[in-house]
Amino acid sequence: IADIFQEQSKGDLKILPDCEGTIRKAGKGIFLPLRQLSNDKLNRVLQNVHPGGHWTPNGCNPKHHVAIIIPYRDRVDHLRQFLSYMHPFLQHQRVSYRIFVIEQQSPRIFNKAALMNAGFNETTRIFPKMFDCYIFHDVDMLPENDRTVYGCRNDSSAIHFAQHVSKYNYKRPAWRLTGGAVSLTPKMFRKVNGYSNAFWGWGGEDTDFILRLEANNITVNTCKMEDCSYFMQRHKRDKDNPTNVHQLKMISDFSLEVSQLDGIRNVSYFLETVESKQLYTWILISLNSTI
Ligand code: UD2
Ligand code: MN
Repeated sequence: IADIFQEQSKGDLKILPDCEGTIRKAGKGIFLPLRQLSNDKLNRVLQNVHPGGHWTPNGCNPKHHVAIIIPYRDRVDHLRQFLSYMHPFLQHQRVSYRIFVIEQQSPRIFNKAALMNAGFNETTRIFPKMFDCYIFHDVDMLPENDRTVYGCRNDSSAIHFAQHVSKYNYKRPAWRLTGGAVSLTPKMFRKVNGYSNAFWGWGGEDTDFILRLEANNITVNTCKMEDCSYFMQRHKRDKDNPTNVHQLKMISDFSLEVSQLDGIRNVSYFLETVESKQLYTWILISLNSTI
């Protein structure tokens, strides 16, 4: 695999005993393997992935073991692109990782935040103490730049990666949010009790999440345009993910006390399936509707 990327990065990748050093060295610019990798090379990268979408670098100690949590339903083209892009991207950075796809089977209306909560609970149950960094990631988001280092900072600051997104002409959002891609340690996620389960449909859950972080004295680091920019795969609004018309009121009613009662500790779901696919671990969930 090192050979493959040696060509990609014009020789700037060195295998060091400490993966962290390699990651720091990785940031030389744009990373677009879909344009650059031949099918043959891509297949070789994907063959290196262990069942369940896991990979860990050889010859160096990884700084983190990263769980990538993808809330998902009915976006198969995006998922294919995501997997064929992200495995090379993460391996190039020599991140130790496993990709989890948390799919909603029911009810009809989508709840991204509750899926991420269920995903956190199941991954920590199945792999106790395995992951020390979680990245919650939309399936349609692809980091364009190798300087977007897929790791966590520390137990008191999260990183919001997806500030500059193609769909919004790479402009920084006018309001604070944590949507698209955000990293934090499991300790922090537990402290804030994860996401609210109350946001059915589209919108609001990521702003509520930032309020949770701030109420718990966790800072949200953002990332400069030249270090973090994202391509969002094109899509329309999904059929069963209507705008949550109550989102502004729900956000303005935020309280720390309520957030401690609504989150990973009370998310209610039925675990339908867990399966190791070739390129990801699939977790199929039926959420218990609260509306
Ligand atoms: C923004 C946020 C997103 C979320 C959303 C509001 C950014 C870059 N993204 O994205 O994180 O806060 O607003 O809820 O700030 N999904 C499915 N199937 C569905 C519906 C959604 O798989 O039927 C998943 C998928 O991973 C998708 C994500 O949920 O990427 C977010 O949904 P979206 O892409 O429709 O929302 P978008 O682009 O407005
Ligand atoms: Mn999207």
